[in-house]
Amino acid sequence: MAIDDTPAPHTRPHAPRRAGPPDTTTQDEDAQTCALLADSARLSRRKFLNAAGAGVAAALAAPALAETLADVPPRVPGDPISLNSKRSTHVALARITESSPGKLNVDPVLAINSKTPLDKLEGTVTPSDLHYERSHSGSPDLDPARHRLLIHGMVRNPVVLALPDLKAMPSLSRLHFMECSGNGWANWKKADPTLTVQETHGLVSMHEWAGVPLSYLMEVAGVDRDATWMLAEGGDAAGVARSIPLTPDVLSDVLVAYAQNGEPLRPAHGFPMRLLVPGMEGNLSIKWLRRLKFGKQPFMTRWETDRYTQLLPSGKSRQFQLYQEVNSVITSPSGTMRIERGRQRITGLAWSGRGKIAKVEFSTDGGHSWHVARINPPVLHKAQVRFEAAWTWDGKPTRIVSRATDEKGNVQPDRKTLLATMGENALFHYNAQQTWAIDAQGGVTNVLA
Ligand SMILES: Nc1nc2c(c(=O)[nH]1)N[C@H]1C(S)=C(S)[C@@H](COP(=O)(O)O)O[C@H]1N2
Ligand SMILES: [Mo]
Repeated sequence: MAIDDTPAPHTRPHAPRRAGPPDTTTQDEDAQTCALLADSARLSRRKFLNAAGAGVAAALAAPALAETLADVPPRVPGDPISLNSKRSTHVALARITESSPGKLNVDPVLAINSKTPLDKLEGTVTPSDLHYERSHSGSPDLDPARHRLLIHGMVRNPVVLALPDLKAMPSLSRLHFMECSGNGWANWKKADPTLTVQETHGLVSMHEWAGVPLSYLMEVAGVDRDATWMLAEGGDAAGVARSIPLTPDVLSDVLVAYAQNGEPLRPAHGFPMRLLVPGMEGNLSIKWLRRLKFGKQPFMTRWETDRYTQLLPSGKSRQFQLYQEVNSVITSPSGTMRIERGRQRITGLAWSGRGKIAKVEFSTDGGHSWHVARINPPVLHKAQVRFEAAWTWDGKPTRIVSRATDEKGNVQPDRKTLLATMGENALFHYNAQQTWAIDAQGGVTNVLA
């Protein structure tokens, strides 16, 4: 019998030989090893079940463990080595287009954004090709040899920098989430029960960003100590331009990034350089960055006097609502999924533009009782965390919901609390707790709490 040298599931990589006198019989070596593997599988199963407790054991009894290699598929010959590895043909991952809040799956020509498939991802880092995209006038593919960044305004030494200039400077790499202030906007007024979590919450992603700290560039240009605001402008046709206050938070966290997840930025995400303003609305993270201008007051571009303002219940508009507040969402089970009675892994993502996540709670009875979910480390500044919890569904209709708290003590509001201050006419910064209803058939739908 041929035997693989890779450990079978539930076995230790190097199963120790059974104690006893040295084996002098003619027993077949392979058969003996198989027996040891099976033995160790049984052992680890028993150990696991003991540790897990009786409730979990009952739920786990169904899947049979492989007893011999005859129970697992044979080894398979491979394709040649490749220059770019592709996803498995068994895995389908794509963004979904949107043309206005909740109007999804539109012709890309009409789309204003495309959303990350949060329901199909694990861990916290978003693959670059699945990073949500929000571009106001298409995605130019700029020539890095010609691209320049101008730094001017209240500075002693105005400078024009090319990509190699940036790359010669000290760099930093950091994991941060990025979120469009429009994330969640489909749920301000009503909850479309057909939406998936990709469709309700897919305007947030997380990446490792690398580039030059803004504070270093400010030194190079000799920014005036009296400067309190910075204008950042993009090199796309829309020329998105935003004023950013030079708060301690901004001075310590902002990067001019040229890489994402280890590779140069992709064109859709600002190649060859973009601003990264961690924790604040995605709109400030100007792509295709061509200009930073320092001044004493906000520059009042149309992007902040008109587009990114919030209509309040009083009829007045709020400007410069910049932070992405504490938020979380259960990504599985989530909208349009179907669950079976029995053990479930509830999992999701939590993040806060104010700092680290301190706690994630979940409820499986529509918010009447709450339990603390386990957070997978590491827990980083202005970064998403993955949380999870075990839950046994008894087959009765119910509602599941999560609630995050950040290190500053900010608690993700329920919908009523959010609407009490913001009304229903706001468009941006919807961070209310997300409720998923589960019906008697196990169908999961987007609902308002
Ligand atoms: N120059 C420029 N920068 C831009 C935009 C744009 O259209 N042009 N879109 C902004 C918005 S609204 C968001 S949410 C983020 C999205 O970045 P991404 O497409 O890499 O996810 O970029 C911001 N920076
Ligand atoms: Mo955005």
